[in-house]
Amino acid sequence: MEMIPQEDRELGVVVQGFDAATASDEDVELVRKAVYAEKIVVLKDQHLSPEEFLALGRRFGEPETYYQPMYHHPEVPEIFVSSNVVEGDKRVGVPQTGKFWHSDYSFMPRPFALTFIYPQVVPKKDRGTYFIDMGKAYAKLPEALKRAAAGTRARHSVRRYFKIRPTDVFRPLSEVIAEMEEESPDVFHPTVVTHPVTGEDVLYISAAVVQELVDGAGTPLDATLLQSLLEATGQLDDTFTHENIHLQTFSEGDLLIWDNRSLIHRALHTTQPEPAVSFRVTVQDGHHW
Ligand code: 7UC
Ligand code: FE
Repeated sequence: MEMIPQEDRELGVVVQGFDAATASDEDVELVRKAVYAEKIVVLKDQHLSPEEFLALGRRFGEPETYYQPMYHHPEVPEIFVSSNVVEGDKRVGVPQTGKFWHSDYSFMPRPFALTFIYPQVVPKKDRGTYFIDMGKAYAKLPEALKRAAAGTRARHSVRRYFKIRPTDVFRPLSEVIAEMEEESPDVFHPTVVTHPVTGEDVLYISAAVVQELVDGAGTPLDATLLQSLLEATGQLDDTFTHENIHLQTFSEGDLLIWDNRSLIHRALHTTQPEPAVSFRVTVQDGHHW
């Protein structure tokens, strides 16, 4: 097994020669350390069945199944399927997922620690995922913004990106919304979290999910603070040229593992109708802030 920093990149390492079938506990430990230290690890040349992919995730933590069944892999429900492929009238998974700045499951009380993405059908054009390291982005903030964010909390909500399910057809929208609020009520997380493994301070907010910031007493703060923080971290740049934005591309056989506490991400979906399918496993690592 060999680890090589990604060329010309501030983030990530590439791992050659990791064989999930024969990897020792030491190998897994080295990869785990690299995920926390480098934020993204790309395992090259993986050939895993859905069951083997889940088994790999299990070596890093406790897999958590997505709360909505429409995303589940038909044989391995712990796998979340993002796919724009339709065969006849059958589809597996959900198209156009994550096309907005977010951290996986931040709208839940206990977001995932690590995300594993294993692309299955890789489009030729427009493939990849944008990332922002919110630990580094926090460190770079002007002191005045750091002071303003200190002690505040952020209200996270799935509302803006909750997807209408096939079973919702013909239902009144008010009922669907009431059900969404019942199943996944808004949650509060500290605006600045201390990463439980690395000890790094991370600005834990994303443009798609955070609705507002509140002070220590729970009183909503003026929206300009949230806007300034989103702006300063690069999340409002729709040209994706902000220095904080990293585009992670991938090739067939790549398996990406990332630190879902430190990074926010945003899928880059094909503009052309090219088939794209990706499998995802998410795990808890036994820590929480
Ligand atoms: O369809 C999607 O983009 C799913 C999104 C609302 N949640 C993914 C997650 O893990 O938080
Ligand atoms: Fe995501």
